[in-house]
Amino acid sequence: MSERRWDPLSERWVIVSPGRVRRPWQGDEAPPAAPGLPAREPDCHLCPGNRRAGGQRNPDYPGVFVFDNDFPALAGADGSAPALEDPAASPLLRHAPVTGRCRVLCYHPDHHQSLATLPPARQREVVGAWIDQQRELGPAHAWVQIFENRGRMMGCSSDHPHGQIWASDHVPSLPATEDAAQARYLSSHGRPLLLDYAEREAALGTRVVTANEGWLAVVPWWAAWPFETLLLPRMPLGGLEDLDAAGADRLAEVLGRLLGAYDALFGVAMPYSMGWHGRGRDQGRHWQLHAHFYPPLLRSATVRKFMVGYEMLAEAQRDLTPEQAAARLREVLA
Ligand code: H2U
Ligand code: ZN
Repeated sequence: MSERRWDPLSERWVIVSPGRVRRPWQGDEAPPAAPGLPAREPDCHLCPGNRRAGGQRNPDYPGVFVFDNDFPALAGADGSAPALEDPAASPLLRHAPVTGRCRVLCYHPDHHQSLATLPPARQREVVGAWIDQQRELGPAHAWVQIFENRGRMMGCSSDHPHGQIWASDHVPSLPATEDAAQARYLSSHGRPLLLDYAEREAALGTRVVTANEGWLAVVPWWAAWPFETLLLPRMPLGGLEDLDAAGADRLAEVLGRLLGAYDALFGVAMPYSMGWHGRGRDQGRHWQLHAHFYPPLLRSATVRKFMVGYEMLAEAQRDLTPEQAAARLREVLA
């Protein structure tokens, strides 16, 4: 039986049609990455000591390394921006100025590692860098978007382990919807939406992939992508900037297990887009920090879910149930 499930965070419906997956699962496995690859690739713009596309040379960095994006989508207000005037002022031809900063965060010097394959202490360093970046950029920007595109399937331009940070003077559209939804939930229920949700999922267990005392990774009730997950704190926590060292340790631990399960699922480096949604500078205590993971793979290393046709024109639809997806990820946990 098909049903529609409500996503209370993004305020949209998702169709779940489990009857469409009758065939048994036969996962094929891609070979693991060849061992003994050099740590540095001469052509990589992100490897230590190499020259970037913008001309600058990277330092010989030993751990995480952050630099300003050489091709930023958002740039500082330097007075050179043309004044926004509507020659024929019309509500149908709106625009708005936009300023911000874009940075690149290299996770590690070794070109052939990834956040998933790094040892726990190095994964913890990346969590620390996310916290530092949020603390540094948060006060001067309305929104800080920390994210990663992993793998060519997700349009990632470099195999070097890295993520990005875009800090803007506006709250972008998707977090703005989540902001309004969380604010409404707090005012009618007296508690943050995602804190209630984390408690409910922890009690039910069917959609939980992995958890510890501080964090919970679940395939959300309303997941649109086959193996989509939500990483949630189990206590009130607005943003990465509010994490103490122990909280960051616990986050790194759950993150490492989740990413390990993703890579084990199809025996390949799981492509995904992931990112943090933490309370924006001007937002209130209705916000709960969370990370979304959106991997596109459905059945194997090569068979992906396309969000096309009905999804582009009507609403999201999935065949595998979120409960089945969570069970599959639990099976391959280390
Ligand atoms: P992906 O995370 O989607 O691969 O994007 C990499 C970013 O790195 C991209 O925004 C930046 C690109 O502008 N970049 C540099 O700033 N300098 C370089 O030399 C290479 C890539
Ligand atoms: Zn590299």
